[in-house]
Amino acid sequence: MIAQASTFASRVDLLFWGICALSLAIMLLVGSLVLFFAIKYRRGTAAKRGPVPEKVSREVEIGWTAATAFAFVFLFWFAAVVGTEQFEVPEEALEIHVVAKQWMWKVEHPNGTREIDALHVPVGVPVRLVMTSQDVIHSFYVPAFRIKRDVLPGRYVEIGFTPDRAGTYRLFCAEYCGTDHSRMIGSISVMSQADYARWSSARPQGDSLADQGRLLFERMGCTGCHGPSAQVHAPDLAGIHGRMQPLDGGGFVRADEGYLRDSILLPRKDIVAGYRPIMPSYQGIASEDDLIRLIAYLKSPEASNDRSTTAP
Ligand code: HEC
Ligand SMILES: [Cu+2]
Repeated sequence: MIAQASTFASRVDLLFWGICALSLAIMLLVGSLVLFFAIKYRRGTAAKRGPVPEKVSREVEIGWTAATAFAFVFLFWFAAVVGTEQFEVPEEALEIHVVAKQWMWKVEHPNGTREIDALHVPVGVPVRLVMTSQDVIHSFYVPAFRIKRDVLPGRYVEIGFTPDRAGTYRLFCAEYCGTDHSRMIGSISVMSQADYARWSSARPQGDSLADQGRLLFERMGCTGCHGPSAQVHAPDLAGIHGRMQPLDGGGFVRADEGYLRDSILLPRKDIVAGYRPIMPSYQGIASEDDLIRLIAYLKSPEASNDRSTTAP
């Protein structure tokens, strides 16, 4: 048995064994009926071979059709509930970034702590992983949490879980990704809250992702257009995360992480209403690590403060 270490692991297992049990029950029922009738109606027996009365046969037909339909609709519903749970992550969850590449997992915590092929999380706290790949498709798979999600290049995918048992668990790449795919493994440490706090403070304290993002924002020239003293007509990015942005040509889009990412890499994709498409693309200039930092900065309250205090 694989350890159950997340809040929905037991439900996934219930679903799995439920499907097994139901399939087994139906197999036994059908199998034994086949056997029973094969013996009863074998050649030479005196069993009654006339037509079944219509009323009886109709009731039997309706009965078994309804019962199996109900059983499978119920299974479908239950599977849908369990299956979508890992994509419904509470807003206040601990957000951790994962960048996959051939053949390792790079992990970045909001406070700037980095790990490779390892992830430390506190027990009982909802975690949201925002993941992307630097090269090919990988898949983040932690059997003990019963979570698996393909990690695609060029976009962010999310997955959530709440670990509920301390311990060390295995992380696998579950999408064949080249020569060392089988070695693209890592360890997930679920720690008590106290141990986690100790672990966290024992790490060398660098700048937070948002602070590093602010430096990049200046160094990459974003301030030249988006800064308070810019001469260019460019949108104010303060508090942009989560806002509904009006687009050129009508319609709105929610400024989530994926939108911010595309705004930086593919600025022509969505043009903000009232602006001209003059923003250069940072494709090939901003690395995945840079993007994580820039977006962390745009999401931080600090980004809004910079603006409100120095606005012209
Ligand atoms: C040459 C000026 C210029 C530079 C440099 C520039 N931008 Fe922009 N940016 C714009 C303009 C103009 C728009 C609005 C038109 C559009 O959507 O492309 C924009 C739009 C955006 C948006 C979407 C804003 C919204 O309201 O939805 C984001 C996010 C953004 N830029 C981030 C950045 C980041 C991060 C950098 C630096 C890596 C940067 N920009 C560099 C001019 C610039
Ligand atoms: Cu891989």
